[in-house]
Amino acid sequence: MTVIELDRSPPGVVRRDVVLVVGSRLAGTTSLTNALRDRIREHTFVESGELNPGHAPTAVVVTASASAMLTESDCALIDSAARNTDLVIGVVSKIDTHRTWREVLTADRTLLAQHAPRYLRVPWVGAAAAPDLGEPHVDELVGLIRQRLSDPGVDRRNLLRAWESRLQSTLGRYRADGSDRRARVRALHQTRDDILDSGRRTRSERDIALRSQLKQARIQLAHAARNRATTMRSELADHGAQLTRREIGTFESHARTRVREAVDEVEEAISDRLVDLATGLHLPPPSPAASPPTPDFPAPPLTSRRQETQLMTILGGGFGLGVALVVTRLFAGIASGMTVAGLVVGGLVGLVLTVWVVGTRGLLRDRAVLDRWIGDVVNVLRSALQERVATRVLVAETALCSELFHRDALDSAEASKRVAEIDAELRAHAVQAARAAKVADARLSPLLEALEAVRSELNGTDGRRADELNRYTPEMGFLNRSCE
Ligand SMILES: Nc1nc2c(ncn2[C@@H]2O[C@H](COP(=O)(O)OP(=O)(O)OP(=O)(O)O)[C@@H](O)[C@H]2O)c(=O)[nH]1
Ligand SMILES: [Mg+2]
Repeated sequence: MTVIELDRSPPGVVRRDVVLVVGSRLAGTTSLTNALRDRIREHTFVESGELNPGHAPTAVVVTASASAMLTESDCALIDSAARNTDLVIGVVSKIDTHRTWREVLTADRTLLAQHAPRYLRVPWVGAAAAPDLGEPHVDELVGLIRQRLSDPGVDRRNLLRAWESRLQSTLGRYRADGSDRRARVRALHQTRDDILDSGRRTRSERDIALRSQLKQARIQLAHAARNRATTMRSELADHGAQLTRREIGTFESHARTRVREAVDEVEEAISDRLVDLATGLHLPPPSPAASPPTPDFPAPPLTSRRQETQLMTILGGGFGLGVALVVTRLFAGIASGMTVAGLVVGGLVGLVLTVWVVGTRGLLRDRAVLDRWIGDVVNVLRSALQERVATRVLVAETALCSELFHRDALDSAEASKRVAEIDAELRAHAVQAARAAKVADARLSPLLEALEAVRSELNGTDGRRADELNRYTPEMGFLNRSCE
């Protein structure tokens, strides 16, 4: 049941009685290993490639070239090599060629100690395992390694260091578990806010777009309707000004046909514009409207002119009589025998002129009546077209707004469904977090106590002896998993 057994290595850690020599590229690791193998035959020296990943050496010798200071990656390399080993010795190599090696050594010592407090007590020496000239200079290092390895407390400290690493990684795993959940909860809250925000934004954007498009359509169509009425006015007026007496009677039906055609043209323009508008907003086009009624207007008042005709006949007759008298006198003045002929010719001329004056005056009057009538017709047409535009746009607005409302309702339902799913997951996370906190309370506190005890003994401070850890017998099976 007890998993923290300090007389044994943590699960998965195999202690090897070897000294591991590590260093960054071209630091002189291989040369140093060879020199140490020559000088210290009672111990085995290996490089990292010669040691299985799960194996823990008795000591770690760190080779750092005197040409440059340690880097972060060098520190990470040392962490990995000394994960389960307390005894670490630092060596600044190639001191034969780099005069500033002492400064580099001091800097390396400081850098490593800043990287982790456990390296504060790492001893550092200079060495030249393969100098360009002369014999290897490794005496001080050899003496240091022998001295440290002969310390009877080395094994115990290595064991404690391995346990410290194991406890730290287990605690780290628990914290990572919690941070994963917190990150997930944060992401869920963010997604929830995004869904609600985007729903609101989309709804108001769609609403604004529809209203502004309808406004534009209303203005453009009303303008087109007014223009159509104006062109109709000039077309009919031109035609009416050139009417002959025979054409007067057919002009009304011609005008009614043209008005009907204008109404149909505007109706088609309205339908096309509304279809374009709906398609542009990805909405179904409004259903086709019933054919618009033909504007109603009375016939032109061409017949009620009895008194005027009578007056014109009298005036025309007077004018004709005057002309007849002048012609008769003219003939009488030319020759006395032509008085009778003068009477006949004067009478005929006066009659013809009377008929022409009366007829022409009637035609001009009819044209004037028609011109006024055209003005009335066009006014009626203009109001009918404007009313039609207003009605159709209003009907379309009602239909499109209702479709938009329907879509908004569907989108809101979909968003609510997603938000409900997220809320459910958030509730589940809250429950899990509470449960995990309980478990963590139960498991973390013995782990933290164990870690504290291990560190106290490693640091040589007063405190609970790590041996006492054997008293803790929680279900610490999870410690095994952290070694993977
Ligand atoms: N001057 C001098 N050169 C050295 C010393 N130690 C090693 N060198 C030179 O440094 C170079 C690298 O030496 P290695 O021992 O192979 O270094 P290493 O760290 O094992 O190199 P890699 O395994 O290739 O990363 C070689 O050219 C050595 O001759 C030393 O103490 N003094
Ligand atoms: Mg090498």
